[in-house]
Amino acid sequence: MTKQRKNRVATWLTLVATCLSAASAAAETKVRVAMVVKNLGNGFFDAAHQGGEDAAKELGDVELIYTGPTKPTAEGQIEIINSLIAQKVNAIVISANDPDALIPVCKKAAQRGITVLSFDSGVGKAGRIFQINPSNPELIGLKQLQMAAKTIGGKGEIAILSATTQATNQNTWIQVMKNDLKRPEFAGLKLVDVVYGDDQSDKSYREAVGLFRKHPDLKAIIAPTTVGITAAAKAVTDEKLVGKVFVTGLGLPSELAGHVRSGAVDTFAIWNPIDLGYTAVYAAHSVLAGTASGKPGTEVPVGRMKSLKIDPNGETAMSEPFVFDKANVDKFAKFF
Ligand code: RAM
Repeated sequence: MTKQRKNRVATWLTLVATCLSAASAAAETKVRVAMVVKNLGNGFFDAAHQGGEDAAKELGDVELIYTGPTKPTAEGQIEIINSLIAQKVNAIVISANDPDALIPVCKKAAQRGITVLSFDSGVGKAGRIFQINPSNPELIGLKQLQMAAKTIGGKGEIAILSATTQATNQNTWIQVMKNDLKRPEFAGLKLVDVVYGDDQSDKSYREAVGLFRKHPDLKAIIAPTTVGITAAAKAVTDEKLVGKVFVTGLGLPSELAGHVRSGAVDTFAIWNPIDLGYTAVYAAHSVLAGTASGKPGTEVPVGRMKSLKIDPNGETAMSEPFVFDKANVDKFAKFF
């Protein structure tokens, strides 16, 4: 090898070594944020995951770990959090399957120095720094009753097909709906049943069919879950009940566009799950970076979503739920 060539090779080797050590230094300085969802295989959380990855990419120093049990149970999430504690992650953002059962393990994580926030479905106050609600729970409950009332002309039997019996978010919304049913504007609506499909498509489908059999005069099913609403809409179609029973609630445009076209669904609502996942990861980073404390009365910077105001209860709410119908569903179906 000529001297010149030898020098060139040496320069290359130095360059490669520098790049490798820079990469490993970057990996070392990254904070590890775990997003623990209710269950895997749910399109809503897939979209939240996408938002979380967007935040990680934008922030540059976040390694996102996306995880959750296969079935939406508190036990499954407890096991996962114990393993995340052992892995010494820096932060956990969780959508909880139970407000109370998760508190002890979340407290344990906090005692080990892990930042714990909840989003979507909250952990009880003692188990997290703050809870990020996608929207105000009162608005979410009310909107669903308004949609049902509008579609069936304000009169008739309605039933709720929910997710799991312990889900913080669905139970809060159901309570709001039950209270709001006392309003004069909903005097014509009669809530005849509340059933649970456990955010599993097959169980939700069976529960919907059970409602048709048990309540032959049923006019609407409100499903405050993206899994439940899709399964109920399919059940209405399969049972040839389009035009007789309407399905509404909270769903993803990508999963419901066909059911809106078929008439099984007239209107439904949701917020942007990508923005929600982005916000949860960004907020965890702000607490880790020390740019936010997350204490009641303070604000938490969340990048493109601006900032979150933490209320006296340690909660915050993002935007209003957005209503979809045949005029706009296709436009949004490509996003989430
Ligand atoms: C399901 C989950 C989630 C809820 C949405 C509306 O995907 O239960 O927690 O926010 O529906």
